[in-house]
Amino acid sequence: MKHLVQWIGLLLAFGFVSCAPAAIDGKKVGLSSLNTFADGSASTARGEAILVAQTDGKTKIIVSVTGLTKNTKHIGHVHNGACAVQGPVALVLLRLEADANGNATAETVVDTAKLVGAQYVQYHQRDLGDPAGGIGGGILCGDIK
Ligand SMILES: [Cu+2]
Repeated sequence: MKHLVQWIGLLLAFGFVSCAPAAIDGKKVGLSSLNTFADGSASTARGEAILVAQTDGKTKIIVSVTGLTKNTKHIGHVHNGACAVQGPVALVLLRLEADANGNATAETVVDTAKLVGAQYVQYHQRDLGDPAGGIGGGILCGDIK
């Protein structure tokens, strides 16, 4: 009986370790409009974030978005929590810079170990250092699940 318990423990431990990176690699996070743009109009932003495991304990987060206000910049984060129940910043993502058609992409490499628990990807109304002050509320959001 004691050996059976040890075996089950070993299997659980091995299973947990071997599944952790695979759970993140290749994950696709749908990004949907959230709240309003900085000018007060309804956000029309939407897109996708794809998580790709790297070889060195890092994960690349590849974000592609359409429907932004043309020629605007937006800082993004991975936050703890969910789009519906928002929490603090866990990771900073590189800014989205919308082109003249409102399209943008950004790739950020982060520590995979920081992608844990309930989290979501969010981009904000403005970029850091915007003259208007503050990054504003979220315009785009997607739960990582
Ligand atoms: Cu944020």
